[in-house]
Amino acid sequence: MAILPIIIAPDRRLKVISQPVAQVDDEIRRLMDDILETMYAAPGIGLAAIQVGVAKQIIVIDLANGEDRERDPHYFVNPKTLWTSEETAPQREGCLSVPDFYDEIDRPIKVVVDYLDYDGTKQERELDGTLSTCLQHEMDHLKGILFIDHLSRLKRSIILKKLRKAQKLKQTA
Ligand code: GNR
Ligand code: NI
Repeated sequence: MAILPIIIAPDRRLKVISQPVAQVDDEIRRLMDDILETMYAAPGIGLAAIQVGVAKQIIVIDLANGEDRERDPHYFVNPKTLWTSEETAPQREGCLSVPDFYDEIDRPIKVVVDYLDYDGTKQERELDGTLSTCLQHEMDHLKGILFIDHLSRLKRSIILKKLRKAQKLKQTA
């Protein structure tokens, strides 16, 4: 297994639309293992393939990461939203591709999704709580959308300016 570099915004690669996976085979499972390992190391509770530069509809989530409990990985391949609750609620979000910034984002509380799991078996689930928030955040990545795209233009431009400055400082360090 390998830990892959995570792409930091602003970067055009994060805007690329991810394509469906044709078949969940061993190569895709190896990629999912690497994405999961990268997420654990970061550390984060979710990661989309596009954040490591692979434009495939693959998401891994483990809400137990950073908590003092056993690993509980979830894999979502080709996820589709079948239903969202009308009720929304603000939740504090962060993103490994937008380091050191956090803000409240309004999203539907519950979602029903279908997807393929690690074995390539079709699943359908209703999600709520942090898993719902996190999956919606990850499914945005598959469409080239970052959580800061849900903020005001002003907030977003301030964050992107700071990220550009941080990247410049890193280059000259
Ligand atoms: O690690 C992460 N934490 C998080 C917290 C609230 C809402 C979403 C997330 S996902 C984020 C990792 C990440 O960037 N996934 O794309
Ligand atoms: Ni993210």
